[in-house]
Amino acid sequence: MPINLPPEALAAEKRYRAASSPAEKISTLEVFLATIPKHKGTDKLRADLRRKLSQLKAEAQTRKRPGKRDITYVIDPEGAAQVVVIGPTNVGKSALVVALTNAAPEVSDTPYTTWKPTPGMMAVENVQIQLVDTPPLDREYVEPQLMDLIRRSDLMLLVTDLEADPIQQLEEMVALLEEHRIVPQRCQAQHEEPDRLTVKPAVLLVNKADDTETDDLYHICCDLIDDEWPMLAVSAATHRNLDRLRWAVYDQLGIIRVYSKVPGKDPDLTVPFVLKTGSTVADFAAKVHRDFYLQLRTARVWGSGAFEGQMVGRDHPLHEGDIVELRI
Ligand SMILES: Nc1nc2c(ncn2[C@@H]2O[C@H](COP(=O)(O)OP(=O)(O)OP(=O)(O)O)[C@@H](O)[C@H]2O)c(=O)[nH]1
Ligand SMILES: [Mg+2]
Repeated sequence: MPINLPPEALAAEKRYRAASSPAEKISTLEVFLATIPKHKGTDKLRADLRRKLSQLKAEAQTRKRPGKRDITYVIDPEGAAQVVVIGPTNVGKSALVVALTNAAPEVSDTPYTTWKPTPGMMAVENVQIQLVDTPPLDREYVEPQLMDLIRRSDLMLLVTDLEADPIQQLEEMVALLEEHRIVPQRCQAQHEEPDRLTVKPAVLLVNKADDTETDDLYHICCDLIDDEWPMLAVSAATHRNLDRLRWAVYDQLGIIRVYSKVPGKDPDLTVPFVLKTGSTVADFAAKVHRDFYLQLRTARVWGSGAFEGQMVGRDHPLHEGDIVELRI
């Protein structure tokens, strides 16, 4: 090891190397990490050891349930959609999840802080969307279950760091995902066997764009990225553009809000039914109640695709913000 470590770190390293059980390895590695002085010369060593620590913790979690599927990476979907927040270490994934949701994953300038996924709920007006903070995407240690979690999700937020090299980070991330047959919707056209791929909508985030002083740098990035990504400069620290981020997620999910109205009463505009864009009155009825779906004869619709209170049939397509009165 070319770095001169103080004696207590060398002793801690010895204990770590001698450790045999996974629990002992984790605890001795934590002590070893804490004894290494923090400066530029030890950055790489600390990053490598943090990565190892994350890996050991993830493995220990899997081992705890012998014979059963590891549930660390199984996050029950909640709300209108499940969105994974992914990217390399230290770009601010956890900080964004803290800023946007009710969850509180650890945020730290030490690389490889997050080692298990954490869900939280993000409100986009009256729609709740689940964001899932994830461990870093890292070529040197790819957790297959992280790839499965990404495949199951409805949308990916690809997070990069304006202070690092966002273009390289994006390219590496896309390459790694594609090696696991996950393709952002934008890049779909470049692939020959689309049926063997998981194609996901994605929004590209350039985080740490804390104020307008960073705008020039962000615009240079935009010029250098050839694809037309849905992308945003955001800041978890100053909350810059976080509202635009909420709506970018909403738009890319391809969902609409539809409200239910009981005959003779005002509609309840606080709780929408969330449907896929292109859904019909019949799809809406199925969401409200099975009996409505089976017995529906007609419906009245208020909104952009109909004149006020127009009588429509089951196949009438619905639009964002429509109000529907179902008749059986
Ligand atoms: N200036 C600035 N710093 C930020 C911002 N977001 C996060 N940071 C800092 O960047 C560092 C890393 O943040 P995290 O949220 O832990 O990063 P992460 O992507 O979750 O990292 P891993 O868990 O290792 O994958 C911390 O020191 C944060 O305070 C931001 O918008 N602006
Ligand atoms: Mg994190």
